[in-house]
Amino acid sequence: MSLAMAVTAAAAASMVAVSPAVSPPCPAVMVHATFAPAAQARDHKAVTYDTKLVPVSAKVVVVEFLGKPRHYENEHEHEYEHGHDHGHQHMGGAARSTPTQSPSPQSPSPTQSPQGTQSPQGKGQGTFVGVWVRGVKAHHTFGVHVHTKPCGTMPDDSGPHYQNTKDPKQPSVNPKYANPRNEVWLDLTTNGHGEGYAKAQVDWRFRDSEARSVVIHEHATATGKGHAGMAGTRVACVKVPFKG
Ligand SMILES: [Cu+2]
Repeated sequence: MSLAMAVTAAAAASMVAVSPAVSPPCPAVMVHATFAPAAQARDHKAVTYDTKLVPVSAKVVVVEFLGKPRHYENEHEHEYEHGHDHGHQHMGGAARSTPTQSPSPQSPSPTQSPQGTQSPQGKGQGTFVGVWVRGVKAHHTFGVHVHTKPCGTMPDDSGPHYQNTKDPKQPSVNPKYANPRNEVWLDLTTNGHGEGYAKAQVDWRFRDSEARSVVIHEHATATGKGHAGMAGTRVACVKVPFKG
């Protein structure tokens, strides 16, 4: 894992810190891996089925946070600041508000924990998932989702999308079930260097051992009736033992 990826991952761990008085929660799950050929799926966390889009040298980080920390919506623009922030104020930087100072616009839910208990074992309802890739095809949009089974040597080994409310009709292409509120969608578009980032936040937790991978597809995820959730072939996969 390169330094840049390590910094990004560290930023992920710190970006949900809501107050200087509260230490950042540890991620429930963090996976970083280098994509290996699909034939080696048994021994590697990440595999590629299409080396033109996801070369064997490409890297990936997936992180999951449980609970419902505030300020999810702000973390991206601050991630690099937080990555090296040890509590001091930034000097000479752009004058913009920090996540620690702006109150959350979200209304608290009845089951939400009080501030300061946002550990992975906290009582907050939600789940946050972030994914970073590096060294993949530049200027390309990938459809990315959480799937139910671990990656294998074959693209379909990772099973269907994880759904909070399961569509009785599988494969699910009904937008009522195949949508980013009932599934975890992490579509991302890479920059000119083949780096990309996406995050998703849902109100629910994964059921135990039912969410096992992040699958990268060849194009953006469709949302229309009869196509919802489809994103083309599976080009790569990361084993992630999501917790709920
Ligand atoms: Cu998928």
